[in-house]
Amino acid sequence: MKRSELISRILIITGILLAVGAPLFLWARTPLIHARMAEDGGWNPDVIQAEVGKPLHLKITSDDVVHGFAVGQMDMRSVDILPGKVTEVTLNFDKPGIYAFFCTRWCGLNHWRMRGTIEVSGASTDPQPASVPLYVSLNLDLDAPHDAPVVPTGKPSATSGQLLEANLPIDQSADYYRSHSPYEVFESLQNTSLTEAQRWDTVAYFWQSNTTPESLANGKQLYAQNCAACHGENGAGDGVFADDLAEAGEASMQTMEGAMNMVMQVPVDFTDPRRMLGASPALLQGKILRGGMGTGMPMWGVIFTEKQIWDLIAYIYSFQFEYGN
Ligand code: HEC
Ligand SMILES: [Cu+2]
Repeated sequence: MKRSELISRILIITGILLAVGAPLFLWARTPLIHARMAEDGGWNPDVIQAEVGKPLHLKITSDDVVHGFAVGQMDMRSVDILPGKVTEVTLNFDKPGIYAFFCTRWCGLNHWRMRGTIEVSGASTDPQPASVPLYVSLNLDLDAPHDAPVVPTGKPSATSGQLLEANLPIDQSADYYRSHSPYEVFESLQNTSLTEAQRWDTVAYFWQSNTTPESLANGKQLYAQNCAACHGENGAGDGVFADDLAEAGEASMQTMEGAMNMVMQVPVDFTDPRRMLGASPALLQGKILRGGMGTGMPMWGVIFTEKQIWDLIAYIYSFQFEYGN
């Protein structure tokens, strides 16, 4: 065998070894992730490193009940994590940053505390810059009371409002809608010939015309999955977990960081007109993105995309208004 031939053989064999070995090496580097109910420790590990442009392979198992796995702000289908079984997930990131991964199954009272982070380093390959949330650019105080001083006697009807709306002085831009509460729009109609009930109907129509059936349907689904357990299927603040929230605060969360400083509150009743008609979409956006500071309201900013949050907000208002078809 000639020397050059020998070298090329060695190169080929090395190539094969690398081709087989590299994935094995990557595989071995990813530890098995264990999922447990939040009070028993949640995800372990709960911080994972990744790089832009390099697929991240994860292997996940559950040590107790069925959990789910999804990563926030990503278009991915959640996967179930079954006890004693290993589920494999491959993720790709196009932007550096801190991503949240979370449980998608209502595994227990503190289900929504089952969160971890993926720290992604590298340069962005996504051309879209991150946008500033509206509540920040409007400089809203999320903790200021926002009750509407006047509320309608019944549920305002968008269908009736549509008939009145034709020549009314309402700014039709999405920004106007997002930065004003239903009450403020009601107030702005003060100098028209409309009765109070008609003004509220007009507001209902204005709210409906700022959403779409698709957005409402999407919001409804997200709500059922993520919010109903506390805020109630019909928005009345009476979800199955609502009663247990206070108890959970005392009993099961004591082992968790910061739990001692928590003041648990009752979930907000989205059917209460005083509260909801006094809140602008931007204000609700802020509350949802940020979560209640030290209360039972989780922080959703790391989970949902901007569009998903507007869909949720559109759906939350639908508890206040009678929408037509
Ligand atoms: C674990 C229980 C729980 C879950 C789950 C939950 N919330 Fe809440 N939420 C609360 C509590 C408690 C409050 C009231 C305390 C506060 O504002 O911090 C609240 C307050 C709010 C408010 C503030 C309303 C206002 O006028 O001040 C909004 C908006 C809201 N939740 C939306 C949502 C949405 C949307 C989801 C689902 C994506 C959700 N919540 C899931 C418990 C929960
Ligand atoms: Cu879980």
